[in-house]
Amino acid sequence: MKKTGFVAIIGRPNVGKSTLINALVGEKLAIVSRKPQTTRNKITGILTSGETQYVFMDTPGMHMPRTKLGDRMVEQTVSAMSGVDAVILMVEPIPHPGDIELSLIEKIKSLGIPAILVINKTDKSDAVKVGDTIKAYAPLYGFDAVIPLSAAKKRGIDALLKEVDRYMTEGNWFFPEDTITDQPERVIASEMIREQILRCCDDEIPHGTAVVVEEFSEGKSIIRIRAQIYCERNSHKGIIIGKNGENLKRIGTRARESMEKFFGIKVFLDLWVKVKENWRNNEVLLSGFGYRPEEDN
Ligand SMILES: Nc1nc2c(ncn2[C@@H]2O[C@H](COP(=O)(O)OP(=O)(O)OP(=O)(O)O)[C@@H](O)[C@H]2O)c(=O)[nH]1
Ligand SMILES: [Mg+2]
Repeated sequence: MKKTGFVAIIGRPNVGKSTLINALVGEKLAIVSRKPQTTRNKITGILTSGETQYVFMDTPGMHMPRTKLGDRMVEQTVSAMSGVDAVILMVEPIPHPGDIELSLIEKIKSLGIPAILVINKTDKSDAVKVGDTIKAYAPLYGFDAVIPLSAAKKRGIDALLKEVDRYMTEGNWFFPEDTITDQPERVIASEMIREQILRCCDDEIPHGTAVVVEEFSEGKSIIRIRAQIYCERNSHKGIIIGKNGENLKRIGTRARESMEKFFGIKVFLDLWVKVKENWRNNEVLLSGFGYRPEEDN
């Protein structure tokens, strides 16, 4: 008997949602960085195990948006919550629920969806803090389960899967058995470039950066990818490129290595940098860069 179900992972920026979806699916399909607001779109991660197909959704971290890009990110999270069988609310081992957590819990209540509370990053915490966090959250909602885990160390993942199992119901799978994500290859490639920009550039630069893959041509033994990096200022362009082009070279080399690992084939990567002032508040550019308004998706 085939079973399936949809589960969204929600929480504030930087709690480890993308790290968790990667651990659940067993493949790196969502980019991860130390900087908040790394994820900008909903990302589906699919785990098919035995008769069950679990469909997880990684979401942008919930925050108070200050740009139209931020508005679209938050829309993605809210819409993910409306279409699923259950949510995983992820928090850090901090025994004081913040405004973001409280508003997410309000949303969960208004939708009336079942929820599991996941307390992540237990590897850098202790039992007392984790216990206090559980005590602080337990009265706020009737969570079906509370699971402390470490997404980065892949500890507690099986316990979470066991709990998620209860939301899987009889029905045909939505994806072929070997599918792990709904992201097109071009998007995966552009995200891998953005991941390296997040790692190789500081301050506001990564937040003001978008990547568009303009050419993705698959040959017998190599994929040729040409991508455009858009940033907001000339000075940012200079920093992304770096002295003698060294930073851009580093970004390109590391992104190419990730792509070769993921696609299992050699990659030729050609990167260009362009300035588009204030693109984060320009509806047309946002859509062109892959951040479409929710009603179009
Ligand atoms: N110590 C520790 N760090 C973790 C753990 N899980 C994730 N991290 C780190 O936390 C940071 C943020 O992780 P992400 O997975 O990108 O977080 P996110 O919730 O997807 O963030 P946004 O996409 O910005 O909303 C990264 O530096 C991760 O390596 C964990 O279990 N333990
Ligand atoms: Mg993320």
